[in-house]
Amino acid sequence: MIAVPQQGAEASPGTRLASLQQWVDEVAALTRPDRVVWCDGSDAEAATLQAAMMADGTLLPLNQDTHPGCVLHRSHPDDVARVEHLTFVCHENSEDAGPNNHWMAPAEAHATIDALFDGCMQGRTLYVVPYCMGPVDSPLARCGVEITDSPYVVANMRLMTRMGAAALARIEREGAEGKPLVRGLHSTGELDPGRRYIMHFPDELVIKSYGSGYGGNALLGKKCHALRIASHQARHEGWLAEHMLIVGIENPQGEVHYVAAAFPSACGKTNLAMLIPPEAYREQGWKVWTVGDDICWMHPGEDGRLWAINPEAGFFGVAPGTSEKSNPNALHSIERDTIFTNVAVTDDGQPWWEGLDKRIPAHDWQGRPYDAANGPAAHPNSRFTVSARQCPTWSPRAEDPQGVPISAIVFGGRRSSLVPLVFESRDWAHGVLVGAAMGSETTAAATGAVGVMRRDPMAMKPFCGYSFADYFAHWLSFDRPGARLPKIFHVNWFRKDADGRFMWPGFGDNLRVLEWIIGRVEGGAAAVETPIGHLPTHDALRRDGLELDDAVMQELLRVDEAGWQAESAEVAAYLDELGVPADSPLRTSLQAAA
Ligand code: GTP
Ligand code: SPV
Ligand code: MN
Repeated sequence: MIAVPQQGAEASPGTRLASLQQWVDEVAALTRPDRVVWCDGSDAEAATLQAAMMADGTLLPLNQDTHPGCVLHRSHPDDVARVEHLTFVCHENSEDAGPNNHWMAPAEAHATIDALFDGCMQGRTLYVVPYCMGPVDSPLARCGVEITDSPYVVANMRLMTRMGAAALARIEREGAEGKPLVRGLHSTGELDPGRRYIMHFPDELVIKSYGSGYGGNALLGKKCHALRIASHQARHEGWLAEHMLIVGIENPQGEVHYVAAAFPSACGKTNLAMLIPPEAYREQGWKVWTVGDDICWMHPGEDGRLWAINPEAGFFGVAPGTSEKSNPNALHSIERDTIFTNVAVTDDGQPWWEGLDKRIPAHDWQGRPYDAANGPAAHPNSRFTVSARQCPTWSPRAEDPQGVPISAIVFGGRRSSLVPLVFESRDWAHGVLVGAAMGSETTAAATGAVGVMRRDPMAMKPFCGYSFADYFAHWLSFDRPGARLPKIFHVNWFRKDADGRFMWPGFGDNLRVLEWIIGRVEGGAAAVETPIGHLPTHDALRRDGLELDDAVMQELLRVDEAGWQAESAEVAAYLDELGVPADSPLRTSLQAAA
């Protein structure tokens, strides 16, 4: 850690890249911190930061016998999730942001948020956090620098990205070649929801975030850079930046197929990425390899296939519902060296959340003595931050600079009715339509009502850095001569019966569906053609070791034609709303389905 005094000409520069140094100096002049610290990502630096955060109460200790190296952070109760209504994408023209984004003219947006930054770091330390999204030696990786006044953000960025000296070295090398850098400025401000903005300037590769210290609002490498800014870069450079997990499925012959899946926030990406095969599958030698749990960057390779990297280096996972039964790999990953945010604690200082086990916690996420009358003990969007290297199923290919080839793309959401367990699209354009038409019931990952069905194309509604109409056109453009594109599927783990219970067991048993998907990719898995695409025949999904009535299976694979006609009409209206042109192949695909 190199602390640079603000005053005095003898201050040693933090970087030899003049443009970066100049930006840091300008930000320091605006925000007026007491100190500027360039982060090197070392263990010593992390230990120093952690000690300071323990001393001032930003971090609280957890039981070091059961959870060595683990700490707890309690965020401000008004700062617990992404704030979509305060998130802006500031292109020069509002049409480029599209009806899917909140828009402000760049000049007005800069003026608005810079007024908040003015002097906001007085009495605080300004941290300069150089990071690389993706393996540092990967041509598919991209770099950024986040300036923040939150040591908690620094600690999270260290786990979530390749942060520090190696990233800065690449930034300096690329800077000398004139390659662009994503610059993010963040301050927790006063944590006043009335003075909070998350602003993106895609044409400048700039992010400015003020007034929140939580998750995607503050860890700017994640949603702000790797999705909103990167999707804009990807459009112009011919690749895709997506809200997808990447998982490798190894069959008993030792062949691995990589699957990328887009589910909206808190709809099962982390769980699918780490799934444990059902016993019958394990005995036969099936294995699952985790490459990524939230974000996927896919580039067309010379062989025509899509090659994917996970730009992240850690998991910022949903705690509630994580258990030995649902996701043992996640649970084992977070036994040590993990930051827990807004979980409850037991009387002996262990982290706790709903769904973990039957214990009664001592204190809730706000530190109050636990009282069921106050609602859930852990905040529904409470999270763990952990290095991906701690995941027992972490794929050796996750560090491959070339990425992994994608065999299948899967879309899915929380749909308590109508949408079957799985179906396959007819071709690429129909697959893009299936992604564009995705709907899901909202979750606690963003502020606002929970359980309300909304359209969330490709799980990118909150994350696409430009207009959805242009985004769909970009997706469609990948279907060109020489391309060997993945097949596209749709899944729904969340169908409910008349009593409101999930009909499909989910979690590890989702491998049964993935096996069928891979079978379709290889050829051989049985399917029936329906108006919405191909569905498994009644016994195409393996059910050994699974207690599931025939009638339930039948219902999970039923295509309710009247229901789908109504759905199609809604989708057509939604495409109108987004400004999708009348001659788009999406329209043709929709008509073919209806
Ligand atoms: P983000 O990190 O917000 O992007 O979420 P995510 O998509 O990674 O979701 P995650 O895997 O953390 O799951 C969110 C919630 O859904 C948890 O409470 C899980 O227990 C639950 N869940 C995940 N998979 C399944 C499933 O197959 N069936 C059911 N019923 N619930 C699931
Ligand atoms: C999501 O909401 O999709 C997340 C959590 O992965 S956050 O990083 O807060 O965006
Ligand atoms: Mn996510």
